[in-house]
Amino acid sequence: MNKLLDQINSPKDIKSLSISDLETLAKEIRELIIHTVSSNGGHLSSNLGVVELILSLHYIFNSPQDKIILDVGHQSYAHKILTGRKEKFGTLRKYEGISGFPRKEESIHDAFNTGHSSTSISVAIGMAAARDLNKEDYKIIALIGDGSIANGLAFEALNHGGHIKKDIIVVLNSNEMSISPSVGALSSYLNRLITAPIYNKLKNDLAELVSNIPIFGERITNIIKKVEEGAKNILIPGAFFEELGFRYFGPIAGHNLSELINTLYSISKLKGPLLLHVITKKGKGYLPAENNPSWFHGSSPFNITTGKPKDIDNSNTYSQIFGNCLIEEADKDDTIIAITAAMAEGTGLSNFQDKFPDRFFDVGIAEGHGVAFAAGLTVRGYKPIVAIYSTFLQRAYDQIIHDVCLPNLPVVFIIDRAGIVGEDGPTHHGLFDITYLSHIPNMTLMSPKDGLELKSMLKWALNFKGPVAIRFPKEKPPKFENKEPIEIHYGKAEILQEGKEAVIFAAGNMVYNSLQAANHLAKEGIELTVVNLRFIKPLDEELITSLVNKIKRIIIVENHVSNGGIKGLILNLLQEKNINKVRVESIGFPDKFIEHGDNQILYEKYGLSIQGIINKVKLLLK
Ligand SMILES: Cc1ncc(C[n+]2csc(CCOP(=O)(O)OP(=O)(O)O)c2C)c(N)n1
Repeated sequence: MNKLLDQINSPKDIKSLSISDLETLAKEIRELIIHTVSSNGGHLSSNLGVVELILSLHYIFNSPQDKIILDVGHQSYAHKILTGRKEKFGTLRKYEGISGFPRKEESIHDAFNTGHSSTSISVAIGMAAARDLNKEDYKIIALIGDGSIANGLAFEALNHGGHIKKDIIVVLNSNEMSISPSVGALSSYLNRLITAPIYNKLKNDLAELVSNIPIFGERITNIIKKVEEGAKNILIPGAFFEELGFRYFGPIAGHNLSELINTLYSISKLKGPLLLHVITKKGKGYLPAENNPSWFHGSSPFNITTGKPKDIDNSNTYSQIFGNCLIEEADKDDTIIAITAAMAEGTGLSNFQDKFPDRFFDVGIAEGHGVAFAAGLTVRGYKPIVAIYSTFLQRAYDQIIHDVCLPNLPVVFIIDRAGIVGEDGPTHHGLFDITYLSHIPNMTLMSPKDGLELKSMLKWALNFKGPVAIRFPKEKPPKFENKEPIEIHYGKAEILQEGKEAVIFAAGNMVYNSLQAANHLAKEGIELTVVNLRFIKPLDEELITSLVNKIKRIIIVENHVSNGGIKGLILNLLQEKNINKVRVESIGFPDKFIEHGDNQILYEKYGLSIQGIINKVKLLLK
C-alpha cells in the first residue's frame, strides 16, 4: 500500500497537508522509527514522544532558513526522516550510516551538532546574536526536554537570554522523564504547571498580536476561537520563566497536531525570548515503550511484538559488576553514598537505589554539581562514589580539580563508558578521560582488565585517602582464567606473561586483546612480555623502567586517544629516567573525532583488534 511518507522528501512536502494527513504521517513515521530501532538499537522513547512536535515545527517554520536546534539530539529521528534521510534511515547508527544525533555534515537541516545535554538555548542565543549583527531575518527554535533544562548550562542560558532579549523560541518538552523520572525542584515546578493550569496568558498575547495586525485573516480568527475553546488546557503564566525574561506559553498537548500548529503559528509572530511548554508522553504510540520509557530510552535491538531485547544476555557488564559490588560494600559500611547524574540505570546503580534510598542521590543532569556535592559529603565523613560516563564527566573538569583534587578528598569516580561506545559515536565516546585526569595532582587513575579486578579496585579505592578514578568500557569484561580475588597495591602493575622480544603495556579491556595477540605470536616463536598496568596514574615506574631497560622494544595499547593518553605518560617517564634507544610503537585512537559504528569494526579500523596488535608487534620487530 502506498504510504503518505513515500511522498515526503523535504519539509516543504508537509506544508500543504491537512491535519488528518499529518496524523497519518505521524503514524507512519512512528512505524518506521520502531521498525528501525528494533533492529539497530537507539533512542526509542524520546523519539516516539516528539513526532507531532517535530512535524508541527517543520509545518510552521521553514528549515533550513529557520534553525531548529535539538537539545541532546537523541530525539532527532522524525526530523531526519522529514529532511531527506528517510531512505537512509535503515542505516541509523550503523558504521558509515546516518548518525543517531544531529550532524551538520549530514544535512543542511541539522542546524547544530548535539549529543550532550542542555546546550541548545545557549547556541540559539548565540545564533540569534549573529543573525542580528548580520541584519538577517529568520527564526531560531531550541527544543529542550524537562530533564535537560534543569542543567546549569541551560539555566545560565535562560538567564542570559532573558537579559539580552534576542528573538528566540524555546520549546520545552515536558514528559516528566529524563532517562529515569526527572528529578529536582524545577521538575516538580513543571509538573505543577502541567497539573494546575491557570487561565490567562496566551489569550493576552494573542490579543496583543491581533491588535497589531490591521486585517485579521480568517485563520487568525479561527486560532483565537480555538484558543478560547481550549483555554483551560492552553493558558498559564509560568512565573519562573517570566521572571527570567521569557514570555511563557502553555502548557499545551504535545500530541494534538492542531493545537500545536495553531499555537506555534501564533507564537511565530511574536518577538523577544519566548518559551512554549509542551506536554508529551515518552514512548507514545508503542505500548512497551510507554510502559517502560527508561529501558527504551536507549535500547538495544528488540522484538517488536514482545518488546523484549533480542540480546537475552545483557548481564554481567562492568556497570552491573560495579553496582553489585558496591551494594556488598555498602552493606558493611554505612558511610558509602552513591551519586549519579540522571543515569542510575546505565551506571548500574538501580539496585543500590532500591536498597539504600537514603544513601543514593540522583542529582539530575548536573555532573559538575554531582562532583562538588560529593566533595561536600567527604568533609563530613562520608565516602561518596560518583558514577558518571567518561564523556559526561568532561562537564565536571573544574570541580574535579578545584573541589576534589586540590583539597585531596576521597571521592571515588566510577568512569563508565570509558573508551569507544560504538553506535552513539563521537559525542559519546569516552576517549579523553586519561588526558583530563592523569595530569591532576593527587588523582589516582586505574583501569581493570576484567570484572574480578574491578571489584578489587573498588574495594581498594573505598579505603584510599584521596581521589581515585576507575575507568572501564561499555563492553562486557573479558574472561581471564584467574578466579582468585586480586590484591591491589598502590601504583603496582601486573606482569601477565614474560618474553624477551618486546613488552606490551596495556590497560583495561585492551589487556585481553594484547594477551590474545601475544598467544598467537607465541605460536610463531615470538615471545612477548604482557603487562597489565592497573594503575595509569601513578604508573609502576620501577617495573616499567626495569622492563624497558632490559627489552628495549615496547608497544603501548590503549582504548583512548594516543595524544594525551598512556603513550604520553610512559614516554614522559622514559625521558625523565633518561632511558633512550628504545623502539616504541603505540596503538590508540588518532587525533580526530572517531565516527560511530560497532566497536569491533572501530577496533579493527584503528588497529586495536587482536590482529591489529599482532601487526604492530611484527612492525616493531622488523
Ligand atoms: C551532559 C549530559 N549528561 C547526560 C546525558 C545522557 N542523557 C541523554 S538524554 C538524557 C535525558 C534527557 O532528558 P530530557 O531532556 O527530559 O529529554 P527526554 O529524553 O525526556 O525527551 C540524558 C541524561 C547527556 N546526553 N548529556
